[in-house]
Amino acid sequence: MLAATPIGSGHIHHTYKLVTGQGAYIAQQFNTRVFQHPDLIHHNLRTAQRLLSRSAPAYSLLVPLPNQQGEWLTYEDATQGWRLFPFLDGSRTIDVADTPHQAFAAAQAFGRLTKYLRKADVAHFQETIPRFHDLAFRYGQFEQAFHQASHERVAQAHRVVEALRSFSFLVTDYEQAVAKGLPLRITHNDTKINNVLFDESLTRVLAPIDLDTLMPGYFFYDLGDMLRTYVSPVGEEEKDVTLISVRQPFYQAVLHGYLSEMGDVLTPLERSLLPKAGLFMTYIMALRFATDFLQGDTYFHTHYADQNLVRAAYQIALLRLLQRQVSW
Ligand code: GN1
Ligand code: MG
Repeated sequence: MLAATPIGSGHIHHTYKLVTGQGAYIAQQFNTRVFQHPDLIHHNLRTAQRLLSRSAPAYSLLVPLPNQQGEWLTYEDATQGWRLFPFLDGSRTIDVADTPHQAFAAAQAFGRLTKYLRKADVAHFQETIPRFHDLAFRYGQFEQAFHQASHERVAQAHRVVEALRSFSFLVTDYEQAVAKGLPLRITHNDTKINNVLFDESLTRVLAPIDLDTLMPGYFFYDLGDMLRTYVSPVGEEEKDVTLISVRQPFYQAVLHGYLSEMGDVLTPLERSLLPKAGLFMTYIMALRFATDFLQGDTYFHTHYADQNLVRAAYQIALLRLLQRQVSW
């Protein structure tokens, strides 16, 4: 007897919970259009596992179960692949942080992962998606998409495009920070609250999941993505932007949770960028959603016509709120 139920709210892979006579698993239909070189993911995870076995022997990464050939991905045909993960008993995920404690615990878990990997030679890791969180690159993609988009999409996106251009000073800030010698670390790069497994009581983090983008990055890729996704009481699919707000206790909880692990690791330059972390990542997601809309919705899964534009508008509204806070 086998029961498969779709779970999760990912935009890239399709995820199911499988209940079999032998126990429960997570099965995932892998998106090879987005991750064109799955071997790089496996290389990074194995490299991380080797390092962790020395720096934190009790720590284990939640990697796929090997198939009969010992591989982590099983191809159905040239483009369709599946992988299987163990299902951790009693584990639960959430899409919105309900308490500052949850935000703290998740931020601590992601901070810990980077801390345990801080001795890594980042050159031993590969970028599984090139220039994934490079703000200058993403801004360039956005402008290019604008110039190549259909008249109809350009007209629809008019206000979002204007707003995005008005924040392009963040690209300069980003480039200046990088030029000053920001260290590359091993970052998770997708630190949304639904990418940690909580225990049944939703208070303790069991493990970070979704390790496809565990790769070299700047610290604010993780910290900023947490601020972006944990501070608002409504999730990133919300259409009514008036419901978005920056819950201060959650903002502080993310910061303190992350710094409880990374506080002694960050350099003075990194510390000086703490207030910018949320801005950079909220901006990059606004750019990415708008770019996908302009390109005809080919990257993020969508369920209705202008969903990527709605998503971009949400990020812009949040960006404005975060910006107001920084300039106080
Ligand atoms: C995508 O599939 P999911 O939801 O884990 C995206 C992230 C975005 C996120 C926005 C590989 O992640 O970068 O932050 O959507 N992943 C990829 O919700 O592009
Ligand atoms: Mg993901």
